[in-house]
Amino acid sequence: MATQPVKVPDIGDFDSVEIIEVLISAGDTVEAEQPLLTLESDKATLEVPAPHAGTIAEVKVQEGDKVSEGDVIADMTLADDAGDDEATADESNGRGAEAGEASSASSKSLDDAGESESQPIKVPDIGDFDSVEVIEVLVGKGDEVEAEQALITLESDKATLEVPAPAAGRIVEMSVTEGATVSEGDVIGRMELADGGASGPKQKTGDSKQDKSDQSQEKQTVAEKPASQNKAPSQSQTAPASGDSSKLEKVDEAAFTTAHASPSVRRFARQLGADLGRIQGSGRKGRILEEDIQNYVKRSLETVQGDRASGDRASGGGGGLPAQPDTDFSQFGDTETVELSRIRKRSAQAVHKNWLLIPHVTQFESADITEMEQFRQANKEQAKADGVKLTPLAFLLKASAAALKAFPDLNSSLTADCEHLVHKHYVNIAVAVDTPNGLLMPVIKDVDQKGIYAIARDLDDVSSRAREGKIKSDDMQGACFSISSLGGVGGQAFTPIVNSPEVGILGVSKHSWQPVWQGGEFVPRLLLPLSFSYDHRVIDGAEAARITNFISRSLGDLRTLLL
Ligand code: CAO
Repeated sequence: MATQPVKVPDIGDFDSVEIIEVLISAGDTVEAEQPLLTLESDKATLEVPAPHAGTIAEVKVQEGDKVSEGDVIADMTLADDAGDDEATADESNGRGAEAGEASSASSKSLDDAGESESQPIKVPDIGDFDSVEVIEVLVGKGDEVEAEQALITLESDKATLEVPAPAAGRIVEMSVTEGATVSEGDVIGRMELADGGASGPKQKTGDSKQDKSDQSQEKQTVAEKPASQNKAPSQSQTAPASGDSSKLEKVDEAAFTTAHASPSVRRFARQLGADLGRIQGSGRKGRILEEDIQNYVKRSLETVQGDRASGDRASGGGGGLPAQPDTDFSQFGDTETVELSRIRKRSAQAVHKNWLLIPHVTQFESADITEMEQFRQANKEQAKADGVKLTPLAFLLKASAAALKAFPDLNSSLTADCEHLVHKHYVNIAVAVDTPNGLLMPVIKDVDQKGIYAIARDLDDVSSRAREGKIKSDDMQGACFSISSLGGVGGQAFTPIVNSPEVGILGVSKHSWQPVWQGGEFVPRLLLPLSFSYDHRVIDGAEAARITNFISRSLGDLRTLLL
């Protein structure tokens, strides 16, 4: 049976896009629309689907190759019932070429317009996305930018995209802020082009939306899809940068897809065989940066070298943990699978990583808060009248701030090489807030400089906004320490997980009246259980006991907080 070439279809504004995964081999039988290749540009990850069902006769490309619309990527023999699709596929390739011409014509008209003093910067064709949130504005007024340099980062439910500079030049203004939503064609700022605009912007700004909808009825298109939908599990087995084949790291594609990283960072991770799902982001909102991948790979290398030195080639140091297998629970009864919210997915990844990376120890203590509670009750109504909700947590924040000042290592973070401590001279404390969508950790800033009322006000403000889904990324940044209070819910003690790069977290359980031996008799005292988890690489056990004693004493006698 005769073979037919499979060509790259219309891929919008993209040209010469790198193949990051070849998902088929000669002899494979494929379904129509099954992904054949994954392409990755600076802006997006795209999949090239099979134009019809059939058998792959020959694959003509390999990973790392660059392709454009119309390039032949494989030859395939059509399945018997796919003959009718043939004409459609060829037509679609033809129409795609026309679309390419329209695109360059559009670019030219903008090139001509490059004479003016400043140019609007518009959101280019971002595929099927509409009203996408701006999560980062990467440049500001006066910044000199290169062509293709990322200006803003957008994040939809499906992907993170960067909007690149259409040309080299200087930013005159950025008119969007984080949290805004934008669509194709929206103006995000203005820029002056370098060399008078000779290298004018190449983005389509005119009727691209219209062009696209005109062409979209029948043509074969590429879809922006999470890599998890790729049907080639063999591709996800990659070696760590060490090249040590005994340390093959199985990439968890689902976690890779949901990891918070830009396309270029994803590509970098693919190049190094790093599993994004295991890497903690140090960027805003936990976004994974290139340096996070470098640090991760460096640590993996050190683990491999350490294992070699100890002759222990079997232990993985975290990197070689087996993936949790999927179980078919329907064999035992009715089931329903629901997708986790984004917050839950993120916090699940974060706690898992922190649990694995940090050697945790939890120190338990109780604080006698009899007088503190008397003071709180005596002032609660007046506070309420002043618009302040006075709960024990405000006092705990104040006592923890004092501990962070008294014990500098508690207010520190390990450097990536684990050889230095960064001591912080500010005191920001995150508070775990239970919201309908999952756990959030808004941060109360400069707690050491605030009084109890101001802290209580801030706490009420951030926890209300967290529950209402109105918390901003800035409100979640820069914590030195965390408090997780389950006192309003119940329980006697628990072992909270440290939020890296912090080194400690204070868990608080429900207070209760207990008989305490004092002066030859038992007296009823109100005791508050404290569970302090810490990173044992930074804090020793004796220091941990001193820290919990300090917090307990501070709560037992609030006057010490004035010292
Ligand atoms: N013991 C007994 N009662 C306590 C208490 C304690 N340790 N801490 C708070 N309470 C009381 C409060 O005083 C309040 O009662 P009153 O109105 O009579 O004063 C009541 O419990 C409810 O308090 P609250 O929960 O509204 O306020 P809060 O300041 O204590 O806590 C917040 C705020 C945001 C931390 C809390 O609402 C919350 O979300 N907690 C859950 C945190 C969580 O999920 N942690 C686990 C994370 S790790 O998986």
